[in-house]
Order: sequence, then structure tokens, then C-alpha cells
Amino acid sequence: MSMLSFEEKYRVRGGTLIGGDLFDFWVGQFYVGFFGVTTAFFSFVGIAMILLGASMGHTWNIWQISIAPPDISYGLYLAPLSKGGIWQIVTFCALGAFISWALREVEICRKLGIGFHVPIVFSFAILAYFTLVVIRPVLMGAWGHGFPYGILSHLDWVSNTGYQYLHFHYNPAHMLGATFLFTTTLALSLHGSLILSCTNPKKGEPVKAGEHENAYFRDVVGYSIGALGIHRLGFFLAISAVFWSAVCIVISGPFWTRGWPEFWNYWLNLPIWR
Ligand code: 07D
Ligand code: 07D
Ligand code: U10
Repeated sequence: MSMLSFEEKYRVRGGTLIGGDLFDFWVGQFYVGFFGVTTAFFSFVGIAMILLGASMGHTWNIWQISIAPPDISYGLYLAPLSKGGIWQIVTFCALGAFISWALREVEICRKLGIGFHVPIVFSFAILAYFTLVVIRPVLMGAWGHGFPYGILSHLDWVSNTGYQYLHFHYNPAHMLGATFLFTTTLALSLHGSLILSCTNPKKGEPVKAGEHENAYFRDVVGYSIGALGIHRLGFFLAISAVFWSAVCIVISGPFWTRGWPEFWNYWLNLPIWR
């Protein structure tokens, strides 16, 4: 879908956050901007460091490459390149690239005069990553608590970290995160299928719209949230899923060090039972 006829109309100057019209141009279909250049810079350095780390490791198998954080003994200090320093630089570059990408999205929204909803939702994903590799390690006193950058090794980290708290499913914020994730999928599936059922009819049938959509859900569940409402709900569900995920991991360690099943003993300890 490149070079659509309407693209020219919306390729307007201005709306930048920094540097006036410096880099205020497009390369092919991509808007560049100051933050496009910083995205490209951080991505380039970050990917180069991952390649350097991989070349120092024992495998080029894509599934097994892993860039590990420093040992816990380095605390919150910088570590030598071969002992976790690469992980620290990659983390810095990843955050630089993600935040630059979000700010480039903001500039595009400003050019188009639309709301900032897309950069806002992306910011929640960045917040979750920031929580995993900065907030929680800082609260626990060592970069070594971050997760390793590798396709399989990061799964090992999730599993090991989960079992450190005996049974991660008993973490109440993890329950909220998982529930919001499932509900997001349910909402998208209902919305996607409802829109298809109305706007993509059999050949010869008329396209149907809002009234049919509302009538369908009023018939099924007695209430229709409406065309704008379902998008507001999707936005809310998605950011809630990621927000509660960030909460579930930041409380594990800094605020709760025992097994999660034990947390529910608070119920038995309530003064009303005494
Ligand atoms: C479909 C958009 C496209 C994005 C894709 C990801 C890379 C990494 C890097 C070789 C939905 C591109 C991947 C650039 C290559 C190197 C060094 C998004 C779509 C296709 N995970 N995770 C995956 C990341 C964490 C978990 C897959 C990133 C946490 C589990 C992919 C991060 C925890 C499972 C991946 C991150 C966690 C996965 C598919 C960052 C809790 C799986 C992702 C930056 C959140 C699944 C082998 C996907 C899998 C999977 C990437 C963080 C858990 C490799 C970039 C630490 C349980 N994760 N992940 O489709 O198959 O996302 O793993 O935070 O089962 Mg992960
Ligand atoms: C962090 C990704 C950020 C991505 C960014 C963008 C690029 C560019 C370029 C493609 C947050 C990256 C972009 C790299 C790519 C191109 C061109 C998203 C992030 C910024 N769990 N669990 C969660 C479930 C168990 C455990 C969250 C379910 C076990 C731990 C979610 C189950 C144990 C952690 C969730 C289950 C366990 C989690 C993840 C079921 C293991 C976390 C979603 C059914 C034994 C993590 C913040 C998320 C978390 C997390 C769901 C099981 C452990 C709610 C459904 C019992 C240690 N789990 N889990 O956070 O909260 O996305 O992270 O059993 O750390 Mg869990
Ligand atoms: C929605 C919707 C709706 C629509 C929609 C959509 C939501 C109302 C109207 C949108 C939905 C879709 C299209 C559906 C599919 C989407 C997904 C499943 C989500 C996941 C998406 C992906 C997996 C695709 C990811 C692809 C990306 C992020 C693009 C990659 C781009 C680049 C590498 C270029 C980045 C541009 C930059 C940095 C800006 C600056 C540009 C330049 C400097 C020029 C370019 C230069 C270079 C590329 C080289 C220099 C860069 C370097 C060295 C770093 C990059 C590193 C590399 C490895 C290349 O609701 O309905 O319909 O459509």
C-alpha cells in the first residue's frame, strides 16, 4: 500500500517536537523526523552489539543466541563488555529506540491532527519492558535481575522467575494481567467478527452497518456498547493488561519475597476471625 493517492495530501510540514524542519521529510513511505534518525541510530548500535555478543558466545543458532545481564555481584554498576556490559548497552539502545519510535508516532499524530492514542498504548508496552529491565532490577539492587536477550533464554528466565515465587498463578496482579489479556482477545474477536458479518456480505446482499451491529448485540446480550465504545473498551483492556503485568512483576521481589500462594493467608489472618 505504498504511494497511495491521498498520501501527498497529508504529507505536511510541521508538528515536530524538536529541531523545527530538520529531518522533516519522507524516505519512500517512511516519515523520517528527528526521532526516526534516533530510532535508526539506536537500532543500528543495538543490533550491532547483539551481533558482537553473539560472536563472543558459543552458537550462531538463532534460537540459542543469548545476551545475558551481568552477575548479581556487579550490583548496579557497569560491567565489563564480555560479562554483561553488552546487555547493559543493548538495554540502553532498546529503550532509546522504543522511546524514539513513540515520539516519532507523536510527531506523525501532530502532523495529521489526530489523537495520541497509538503512542499512548505503545508507551504502556515500553513501560512493561522498562519495569522488567530497569525499575525491578534497580529496586532489587542489581542489573542481574533483568531478563537475558535470547529467544529461548528469555523463556527460561520467565519460568525460573515464576518458580522462585513457588506458583506465579497465585500472584493477584498476574491474575488481572492474564484476565485482561484474555478479555482483549475476546473483545477483538467479537468486534472483528461483527464488522465482517455486516460489511462483508454474500455477493448481491446489501452491506449493513451500525443499526444491525447494535441490534445484533441487543438481541444476544441485551446491550450494545456502540461503535465508538468498543474501540474505547479495546484501548482500556489492552493498556490494563500491560499495566497489571508490569505491576505483577514489580511486586515480585521488591515487595513480596515469599511464595505467592502464601499471600492468600492474609484472608485467614483477618482480625474478623479472631
Ligand atoms: C506479533 C509484533 C511483531 C514482533 C515480533 C517479535 C525480536 C527478538 C531478538 C534474537 C507479539 C520480534 C522479536 C526482535 C529477536 C534476538 C536477540 C508481537 C507481534 C514477532 N519478548 N515471550 C516471544 C520479545 C518478554 C514470552 C516471541 C521481546 C518478557 C513468552 C518473540 C520482548 C516476558 C513467549 C518475543 C519480550 C516474555 C514469548 C513472539 C521485549 C513477559 C512465547 C512475540 C523487548 C512479557 C513466545 C520463543 C510476539 C515465543 C514469545 C519477543 C519480553 C514472555 C521472540 C521483543 C521477558 C512466554 N517473545 N517475553 O509475537 O514463541 O509478540 O518465544 O520485552 O511463547 Mg517474549
Ligand atoms: C514486556 C513487551 C514489550 C515490547 C516492546 C516492543 C521490538 C521491535 C521489530 C518486528 C508486556 C519490542 C519491539 C523488539 C521488533 C520488528 C521490526 C510486554 C512486553 C516495548 N502467564 N509470568 C506475564 C500468563 C505463568 C511469569 C504477562 C498466562 C507461569 C513471569 C502476562 C499464563 C509462570 C512474568 C502473563 C502464565 C509465569 C509473567 C506477560 C498461563 C512461569 C513476567 C504479558 C495461561 C512458570 C510477565 C511485565 C506482558 C510480566 C508475565 C500471562 C503462566 C511467570 C499477564 C496467560 C505460572 C515471571 N504472564 N507465568 O507483560 O508481567 O507483556 O511482565 O499459564 O515478567 Mg505469566
Ligand atoms: C490498524 C487499524 C486500521 C487499519 C490499519 C491498522 C491497527 C482502522 C486503516 C494497522 C494494522 C496492520 C497493518 C496489520 C498488521 C500489523 C501487525 C500484525 C502488528 C505487527 C507489525 C509488524 C510485525 C511489522 C513491523 C514492521 C516495522 C516496525 C517496520 C520496520 C521499519 C523499518 C526498519 C524502517 C523504520 C523507519 C525509521 C527508523 C524511520 C526513519 C527512516 C529512515 C531513516 C529511512 C529508512 C532507512 C533504513 C530502513 C535504514 C537505516 C535503519 C537502520 C540501520 C535501523 C533499522 C534496522 C534494520 C534491521 C533494517 O485499526 O483500521 O487500516 O492498517
